[in-house]
Amino acid sequence: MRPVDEALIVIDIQNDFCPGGALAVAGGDTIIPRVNDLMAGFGTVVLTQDWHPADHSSFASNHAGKAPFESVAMSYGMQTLWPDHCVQGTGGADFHPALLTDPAHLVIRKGFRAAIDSYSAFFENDRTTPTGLDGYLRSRGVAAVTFVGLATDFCVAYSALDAARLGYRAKVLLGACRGIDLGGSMAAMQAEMRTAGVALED
Ligand code: VGL
Ligand code: ZN
Repeated sequence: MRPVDEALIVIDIQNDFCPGGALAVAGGDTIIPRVNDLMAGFGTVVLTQDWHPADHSSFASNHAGKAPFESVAMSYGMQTLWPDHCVQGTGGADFHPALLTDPAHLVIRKGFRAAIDSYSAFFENDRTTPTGLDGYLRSRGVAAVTFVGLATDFCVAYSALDAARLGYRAKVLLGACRGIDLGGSMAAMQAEMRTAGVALED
């Protein structure tokens, strides 16, 4: 019951990632009832919120001649370009109205620096600039983290891989996630998580 050393990390359940949103993930809203139910079973509940300025470098609209889902080389490696999404202060960046937010102990925003994207809840896409989540969890004695949310093959996977790398017991509940699946990314990221020791459950 509510083990204090176990955290539920709810990734990016925002309007833009749900049907009707700018970067809609198929069935993204269908996971919400289960996610809401899970919250009561964890001593620490964290929500993440993708939170981009309008001039964000991950938006195809900010790269002349580029279309969404193409890639560009950034200083930190290849970056997939997205439709404009989760722009700070817009309705698309709000949490989906069905998601419970009152039980959350922390809301962590990411991707707010124009020059760098941040898929992971722990580090920006250079894999070194921290969001502060690791310090928060460590100082609360959290040893195990369970991930749910959107999207399985991007923000959920990057977060779970970083958690394993940081030494947490990491688990992803795939049935409480939905993915984008760009060029086989669902299978690739699930294989990568399994190799890294992330527990994949339904
Ligand atoms: C995400 C692409 C761009 C995600 C966020 O939440 O998985 N994907 N920004
Ligand atoms: Zn984003």
